[in-house]
Amino acid sequence: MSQETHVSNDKILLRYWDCSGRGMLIRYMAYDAALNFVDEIVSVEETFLGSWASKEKFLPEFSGPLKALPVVQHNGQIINQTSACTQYVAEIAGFMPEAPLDRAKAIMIASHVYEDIQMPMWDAFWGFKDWERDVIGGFGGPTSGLTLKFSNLEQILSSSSSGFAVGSKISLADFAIFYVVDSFTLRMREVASGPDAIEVVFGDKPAIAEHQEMMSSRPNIASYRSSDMWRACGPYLTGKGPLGDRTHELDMGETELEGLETLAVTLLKLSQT
Ligand SMILES: N[C@@H](CCC(=O)N[C@@H](CS)C(=O)NCC(=O)O)C(=O)O
Repeated sequence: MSQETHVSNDKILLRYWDCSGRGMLIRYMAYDAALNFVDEIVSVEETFLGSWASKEKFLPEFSGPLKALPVVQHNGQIINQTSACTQYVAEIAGFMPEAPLDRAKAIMIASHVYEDIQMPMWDAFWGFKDWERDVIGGFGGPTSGLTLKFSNLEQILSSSSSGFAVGSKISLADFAIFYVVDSFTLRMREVASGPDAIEVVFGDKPAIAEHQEMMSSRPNIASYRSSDMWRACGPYLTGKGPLGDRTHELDMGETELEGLETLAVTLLKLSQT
C-alpha cells in the first residue's frame, strides 16, 4: 500500500498518481510559484493495482470525501475534484486574477482545456470514448473536437497584447494551455505518426508556439521539467502510461502509446479529407 505522507497542517500537500493527468496543472503552478508543498506521487503499479479498491480509496485522509485523486490537503482539510484543487492552488500561488471577469475568463480557459480537450482524450485511452466520434468530433460535428479546441486557444493567445491568456499577468489559464500542449506534443513524439499529427494540429499556430516557449523558459518550470520528480510522472498522460505494455496482460486494453497512434492516424486521415 502507499505510505501516506505526514506533513504539518500549514504545508500544502498534493496527492496524485504517477502520471500527469489531473495532477500536472496543479504541480506546475506549485513548482512555478516555489510553494512550500509536498508533491506526493502515488504509484499506479503498487497502489492502484494493489490495495486501492479495498483500502486507500475509502480512507478519507488519503482520498478525500469523494474517494478519488487528486486531493489537496491544507490546514487539516482535504479537498477533491481537479477543478477545486486547481483553483485553490492557483489562489495560493497568486495565479488567479483579481477582477471577477478575469477570474471567470481564467476558469473558462482552464475548464475548456480540462473538460473539452483532456477529459475526452483520457476517456478514450481507457476505451470509454471513441477517438473519432468523441475526441476529434463532438456535439458540433465531426471536426468540432480537439482541433477546434486547440484553434480556440490559438485565437485567444493571438488576440492578447500581453502574451498572456488573460489580462496582463500570468494566470491559471497560461499553465493550463502550457500543460495540455506540452504533454500532448511530448507524448505524440513517441509514436510513429505522432510528428505528422503534431504538424497537423500545431503547424499553423504561432501564438501557441510562442506561448510554449515563454512558459517553458520560466526558471522554475524549466528546472522542474528536468527533475526526477517530473520524470516520475510527467511523461505519462494517464494511469495507463506507467504500466507500459502490461495493459494487455492486465486486461486493460491497448497501451497509452497504441491509443496515441490511433489518435495520430485518425487526425492525419481527417486532415487529408
Ligand atoms: N471528477 C473527479 C475525477 C477524479 C478521478 O476520476 N480520478 C481518478 C484518477 S485520474 C481516480 O482516482 N480513479 C480511481 C478511482 O476513482 O477509483 C475530478 O475531477 O477530480
